[in-house]
Amino acid sequence: MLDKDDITNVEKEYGADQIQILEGLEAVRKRPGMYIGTTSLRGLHHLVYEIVDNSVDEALAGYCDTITVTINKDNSVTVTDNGRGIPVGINHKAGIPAVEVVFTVLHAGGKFGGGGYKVSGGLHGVGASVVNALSNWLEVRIYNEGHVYMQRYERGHAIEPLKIIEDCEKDKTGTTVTFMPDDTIFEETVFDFDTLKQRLREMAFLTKNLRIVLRDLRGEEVNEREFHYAGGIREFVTYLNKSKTPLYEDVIYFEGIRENVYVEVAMQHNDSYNESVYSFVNNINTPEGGTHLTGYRNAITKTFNDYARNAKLLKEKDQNLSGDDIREGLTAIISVKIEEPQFEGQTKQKLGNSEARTAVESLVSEQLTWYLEQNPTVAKLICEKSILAQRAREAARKARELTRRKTALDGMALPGKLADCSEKDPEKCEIFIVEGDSAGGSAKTARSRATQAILPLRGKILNVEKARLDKVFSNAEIKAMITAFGTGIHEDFDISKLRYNKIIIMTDADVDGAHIATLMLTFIYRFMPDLIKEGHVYLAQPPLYKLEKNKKVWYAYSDDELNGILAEVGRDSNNKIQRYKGLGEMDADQLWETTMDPESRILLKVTMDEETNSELDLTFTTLMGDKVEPRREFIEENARFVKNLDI
Ligand code: TTJ
Repeated sequence: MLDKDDITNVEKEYGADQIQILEGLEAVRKRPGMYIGTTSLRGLHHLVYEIVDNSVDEALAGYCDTITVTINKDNSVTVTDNGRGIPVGINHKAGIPAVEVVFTVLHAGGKFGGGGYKVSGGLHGVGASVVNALSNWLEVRIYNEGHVYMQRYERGHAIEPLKIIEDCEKDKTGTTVTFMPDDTIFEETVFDFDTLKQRLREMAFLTKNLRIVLRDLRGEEVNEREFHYAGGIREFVTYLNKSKTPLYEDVIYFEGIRENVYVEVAMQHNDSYNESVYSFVNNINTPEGGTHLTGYRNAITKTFNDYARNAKLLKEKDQNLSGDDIREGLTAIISVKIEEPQFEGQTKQKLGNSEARTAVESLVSEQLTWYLEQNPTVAKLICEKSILAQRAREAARKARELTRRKTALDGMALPGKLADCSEKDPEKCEIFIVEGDSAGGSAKTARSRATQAILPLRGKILNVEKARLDKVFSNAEIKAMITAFGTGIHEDFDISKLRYNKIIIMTDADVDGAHIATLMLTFIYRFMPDLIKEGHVYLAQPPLYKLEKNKKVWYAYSDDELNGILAEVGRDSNNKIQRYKGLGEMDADQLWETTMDPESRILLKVTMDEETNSELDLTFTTLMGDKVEPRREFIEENARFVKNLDI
């Protein structure tokens, strides 16, 4: 194979050697999926990452500090770096300039990495020649020793020898590549700014001090974003914890090389109960983890237990903290750079190298032990949070076993406040979850006893996003809902045991009511999401106004509707308009007529887009978390899920 010793600056020759080379790239055009995974939009963007990876390598080697990615007006993309420039000298074995080898020989890209860590390759590790093969045209310019070298390729073929096209400042060095993706290969060839922005930001986080500029020239105005993080993954952790409350100020950070593996770890706990740990290998995300993640987990579990024992935070009789306990509320980035990553598993996304495990484990154990000794206040905060997590987990387990046993032994121990219906066929039954005891009273009087059950709940129900499981299970309101529905929760969930075909949330038509409805939906979504998926969950629609004229009555469910009715019947002083502030202001008959009568009521079905499942997950957390700002954004953006909640 080629290496950089083969590259010299002898006169450029343009020989016949390349015939075979060109055949190599034909394979890429025949089966693009084999090299870039897919020819969808995702594959299209992958082309950019493949090129950028080369510049990132140069940055990692210490010779480049700025990379610019430009989406040009014609939708071609230009990547520029200020590194040393791809070598232009003739490669002896190939008989052509090294740069031409880089762009026309399959798998040749990385061999010019110039020492350090060969990290490029993106998802598939195939490099610049594949991008070239899949482009209508590609041009490379190299700035070196006062000259600008240029070569142009079309569909992977060099159409001319590498040549000097002009002169430049003596000390300017770098590489510029512009390519136009082949529209006969890609399903779509229009680049998406936000997709590139996301990945380039991640790359900047993962390579501290590297400046990455993304520029879009297609619109009327230039759209530009710059990413530059002196703190690298430390700032990544700060970014991820942005909408949370950190448990302590420091982002704990470790770095080092073990067994030829470069290891970087940044971590900080927040006061939530969720773990957000992301791992990377050679700047590529490994959602399925692997040996590097295992090494990290082993290290923190052992180190925190040792520390807690030594500091007597854990007493002799106490059980060891579990990994889950320690990772409660933990945000962390584990990034390793490794020369020959081996990927395993069904999707080949799980790191398999055993030296990555031992490297991360020993480095983190060593440096974390030292850190905890130096920072006893932080150490104590983490240990105390973990010990609380341990207790809560234990309590939750007991509470859960108790509810399981209960439902198993005495069948239906229905909640006392439930006014059940007499019909036994769940298909025909519905349950109203009603905000407040007084509205609950009216609803009990108003209902159709045979098929409608009423469960009044008191005040604001527990926010399950902000409470540990033990608290959730001991909450009376939540226990009442679980037993009334009959399905059980989480892994015990069994939809065939559902006691009502419709679960109808009925709250006041005001801000508080909307908030309470959201809390109930959050609970259902987190504990029995299938109820939503299967379309069993509804929101009742109580009216906002009652209008009376000449012994006739109208109800309006919005201001628009009210104005519409007024326009029709006349806005004179014989109009009597009543503004309902809450369900409690309606008598039983009105409640029945306007909100509960299946013949005349309006119900909103709560739906969930299966495809955006995970996104929904996130929006729910945002909505129910502590910080006000992200919540407002959520509400503004997602009126779609909870259709009528304009909080
Ligand atoms: C290799 O070792 C000798 C000095 O130059 C090293 C090198 O190749 N550096 C380099 C390659 N910097 N930037 C690139 C590069 C940039 C782009 C945009 C595309 C490609 C394929 C390589």
